Amino acid sequence: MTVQDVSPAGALVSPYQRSVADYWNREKNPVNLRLGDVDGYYHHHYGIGDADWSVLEGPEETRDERIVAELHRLECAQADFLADHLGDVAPGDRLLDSGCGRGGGSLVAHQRFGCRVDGISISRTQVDFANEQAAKRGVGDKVGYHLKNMLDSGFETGSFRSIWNNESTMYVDLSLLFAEYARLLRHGGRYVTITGCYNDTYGLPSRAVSEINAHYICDIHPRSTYFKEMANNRLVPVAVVDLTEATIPYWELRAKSSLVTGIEDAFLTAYKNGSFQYLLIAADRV
Ligand code: GPP
Ligand code: MG
Repeated sequence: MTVQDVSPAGALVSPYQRSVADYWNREKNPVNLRLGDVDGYYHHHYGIGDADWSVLEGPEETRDERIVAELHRLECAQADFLADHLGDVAPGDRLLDSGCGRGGGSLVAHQRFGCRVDGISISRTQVDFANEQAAKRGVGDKVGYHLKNMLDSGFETGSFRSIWNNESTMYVDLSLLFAEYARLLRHGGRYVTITGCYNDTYGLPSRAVSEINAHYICDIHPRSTYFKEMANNRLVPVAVVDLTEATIPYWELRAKSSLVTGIEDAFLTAYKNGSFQYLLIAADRV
């Protein structure tokens, strides 16, 4: 980390945030890069929907290639499902992809709505990578990525039609995050998150949930905290979708691939023992 890694709005303020940025600055998992190479949409989230298990059969030499394409299809289905919940977005609107990773989700939203999209990340490597992808696609004037802290973005009050977090809320305190979104969203604007949360009915985090926290250096919140902090910050839920069942095939297939990172069994155990849930929550700013 150098002084240039700190944005004017204070991209990094704590040693914790620096350690998270360090993880993502170094991260080069084939499960992310090889999937993104399929069509240039580099995602940092998991997949949903039924898997085509026939990819495991057929010639050994092309097995990996078939699995990569199938995992990517499931991750793209997840990005599309999130975009379905961003509301009635017009070409003149502006969207915020908060915790944008290598930027795939912003490109998906821009392609769908034709509007301006800003992505933010505390990883300089991710921001640079994402801006290169947007330039390659010729959309650098409409999709821009910035080194910014989602808790203190420095963007203008009321400037966004919709904001989303795709699997990035587990890196921040939700009371601070939703206060910032209440400021950034215009009245009637939409917030959407897809997240893994621990299940309050199970109790506190299970061993498998704790393993996921340790693996990504994050702090998975309980389901209840999302609704409590939304209610505290003028965000009124309009849709809640439990995607737990829908994400299991992705993890089963990933676990059978050569792209494993070692966290696959923890996700499968956590989902199957009821301690962890994969949710979409959409809320209106009132
Ligand atoms: C990103 O996906 C994952 C996270 C930001 C953190 C944890 C998410 C939860 C739902 C708990 P990735 O695509 O970068 O991860 P991987 O390298 O494992 O594919
Ligand atoms: Mg991934």
